[in-house]
Amino acid sequence: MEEAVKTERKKVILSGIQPTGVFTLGNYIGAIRNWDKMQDEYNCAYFVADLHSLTVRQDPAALRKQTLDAFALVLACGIDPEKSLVFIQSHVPSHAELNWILSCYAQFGELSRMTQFKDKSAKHADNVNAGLFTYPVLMAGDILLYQPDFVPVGADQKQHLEFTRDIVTRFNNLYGNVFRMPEAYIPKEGARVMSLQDPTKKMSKSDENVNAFVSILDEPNVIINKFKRAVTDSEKEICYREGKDGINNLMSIYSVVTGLTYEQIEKDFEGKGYGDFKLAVGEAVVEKLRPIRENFNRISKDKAYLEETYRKGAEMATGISERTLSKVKKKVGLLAK
Ligand code: ATP
Ligand code: LTN
Repeated sequence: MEEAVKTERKKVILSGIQPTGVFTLGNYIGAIRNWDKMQDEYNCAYFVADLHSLTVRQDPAALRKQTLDAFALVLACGIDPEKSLVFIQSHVPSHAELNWILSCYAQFGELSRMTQFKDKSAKHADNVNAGLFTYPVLMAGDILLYQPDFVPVGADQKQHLEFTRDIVTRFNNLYGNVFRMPEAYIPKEGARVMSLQDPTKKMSKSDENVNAFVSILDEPNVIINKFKRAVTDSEKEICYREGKDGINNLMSIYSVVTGLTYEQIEKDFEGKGYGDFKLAVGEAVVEKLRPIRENFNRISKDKAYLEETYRKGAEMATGISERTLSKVKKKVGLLAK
């Protein structure tokens, strides 16, 4: 019995994040917080999706810096390279290779329906490039190369996960059991942290209004001020209710960072004003992010450690992903060299 337990395959987790800026509280609460938690129980792989960020025009020098910073931030958030595989997407050529093959199994119609494509092409109307359109194909390849069971992401990525699952069904129907069917792991609480300036929009690290998001490296006074300025409503009561988007968002953030339920929060703030509540949320977030900021300040200075870590990661990820890639190549009829 013990032997059987030992040899059981550990479940595999994979996720990525784009180096489009310093991670926000939304990225942390919706995704990275769960990456950290999963490391002991699962075989985890996490990467910086630099190829994905090319879908929006980037300054080359800034992108290089942001990529290294994103890698350091992932480590600062508690991802331990001794436990998990951590790497940079463009260092592993299989991602771009599988992207091409899978793009021949993705339909124009289904890609046209992706809400992220519609949103981003409206936002960057002067640069609706082919990469923006096929973004979900690259993402499907990222995932399928590692045969994961779960993909921890925020709610905005659900549609891309559904697309990946459709590709799996299509591909496996044609060629047999090539890809494992992945499942999105979307947290019950905090899967969609909203903008502090427009609580009907998701918090995004590329928002032009810096008051709309809290970056995980913001100084304590900056965080407090952003929460003080958070858009709410003209009522007085701190309670979770439809139509109170701003307060609902603050309650959700507060609940995640303190572990308190909505009932407890409502009780604690009974008779108190929005000002008191905003300050309490800001202070709780400051405390939650403090160790991450300290870790980042230490890790980001050690360039040799970072280089060594991403090189090791790339080597391992290349080995793992090439196994899937060669199986795929064989299945679709490419001649082995
Ligand atoms: P960009 O603004 O450049 O589009 P982003 O802030 O949306 O970036 P991504 O790199 O696209 O960040 O996302 C990384 C992870 O964070 C994904 O799993 C995504 O679902 C999650 N995420 C992003 N924004 C939020 C949010 N506001 N609330 C919860 N999760 C989020
Ligand atoms: N599109 C994702 C980033 C990403 C990703 C992935 C997430 C790229 N490849 C593979 C999970 C699995 C985003 O968060 N915007």
